[in-house]
Amino acid sequence: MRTTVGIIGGGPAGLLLARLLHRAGIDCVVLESRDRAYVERRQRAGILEQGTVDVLRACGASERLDREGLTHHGIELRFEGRAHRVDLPGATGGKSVTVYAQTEIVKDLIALQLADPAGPPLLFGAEALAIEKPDSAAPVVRFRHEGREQTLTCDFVAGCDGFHGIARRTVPADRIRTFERAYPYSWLGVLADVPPSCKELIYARHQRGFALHSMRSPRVSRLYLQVPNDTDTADWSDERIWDELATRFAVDGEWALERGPITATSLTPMRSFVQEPMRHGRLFLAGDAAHIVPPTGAKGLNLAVSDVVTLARALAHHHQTGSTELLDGYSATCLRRVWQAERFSYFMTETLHRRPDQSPFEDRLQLAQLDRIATSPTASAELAENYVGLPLS
Ligand code: RFL
Ligand code: PHB
Repeated sequence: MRTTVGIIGGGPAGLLLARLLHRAGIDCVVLESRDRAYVERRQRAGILEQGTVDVLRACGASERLDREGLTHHGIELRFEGRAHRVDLPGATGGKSVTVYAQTEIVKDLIALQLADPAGPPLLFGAEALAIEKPDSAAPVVRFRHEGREQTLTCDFVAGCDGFHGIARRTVPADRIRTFERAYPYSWLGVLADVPPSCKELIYARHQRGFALHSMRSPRVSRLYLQVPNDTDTADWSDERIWDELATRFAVDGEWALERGPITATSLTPMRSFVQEPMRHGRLFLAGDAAHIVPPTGAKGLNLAVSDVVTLARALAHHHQTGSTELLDGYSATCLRRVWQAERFSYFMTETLHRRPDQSPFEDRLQLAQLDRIATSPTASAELAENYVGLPLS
């Protein structure tokens, strides 16, 4: 097989890149190692920045998002029994965020790609095994599909295969720098068939650890609890989960956490990671393949989107003019935004979670930080600006 852009990974980064390239008249092929049902079931992100919604709208992938997405104009911070609302549009010239699950975006993009007979091929069960000669003019992706090893010869390869993929590990060690931080806690996530007990997301800092109340729809809640890294989810009965959530969300005044049947649980370790540069020859890394943020800032999916927008623009510019200028600037352009998201995600994580060895001094600093956000319009605006997303450069 031969194509212009070989895309490894059919997550949000790979699928959106395929859509953007197809609309720019550039051939591509998407190789996804898992089957369609698995990819469409994977529970992940839920918060879309305004810029992400705009991109999906501009490429004709927002029909259901426009119908079912929930626009949120604020988030709530809870600490020491206090509740403080951060007003998003007020501090950002009118910007807000949208609650719409990553799995739904993935379903929408897959359906669009498969419905178009002229659309780029999307191969499920196609595992990339190696990228050969990434720094030559014609890199080759070796992959296994339907029990057979095959090759895809490309002009460019887009590594959109996530943190555990092969693309970032293809780059020789002496050509990269990696930056990493592991946190001494994880998130226990649950999906529950119960209407959310709040209109907007609640980020709670509690002496027993962080908790987050999010949602998927007016009838389905998504909640997270900070737990130790060695947690066995079998130790967490539904009752224990609801009791712990109720304790951590407790607030002065009238408020109750509604309980309901838990339909899924997950455990997510918290990590910050960046691999630089995001390009090696004709291999371009995008999304989680190049960087990971802890989910507290709701930035991972949004960064994957901004990477592929930048990459699609650079490939289209090359396709139209022959110039490599934008491709040459790809890594630096993305990394500027990536590091802002790393900084914000780290800040949100460290401000809201309790490390097992945290000192009383550090407890007081966290509370002072939260009090500052609650009382200073400048501090609140700084949070709001980052939460709704920095402009795409
Ligand atoms: P993905 O989604 O991991 O997709 C990579 C795809 O590549 C496939 N693959 C391969 N295919 C072929 N050959 C190989 N050798 C392959 N190896 C892997 C995989 O099967 C997969 O389909 O990466 P992508 O596209 O870069 O997307 C990134 C996002 O998934 C991720 O950043 C977000 O989910 C992070 N995240 C959040 N981001 C937000 O913006 N807002 C949020 O509210 C938010 N909440 C979250 C999150 C992530 C979480 N978890 C589970 C880590 C909440 C959680 C709990
Ligand atoms: C989610 O709804 O899954 C979600 C929302 C906000 C976050 C992380 C995850 O910061």
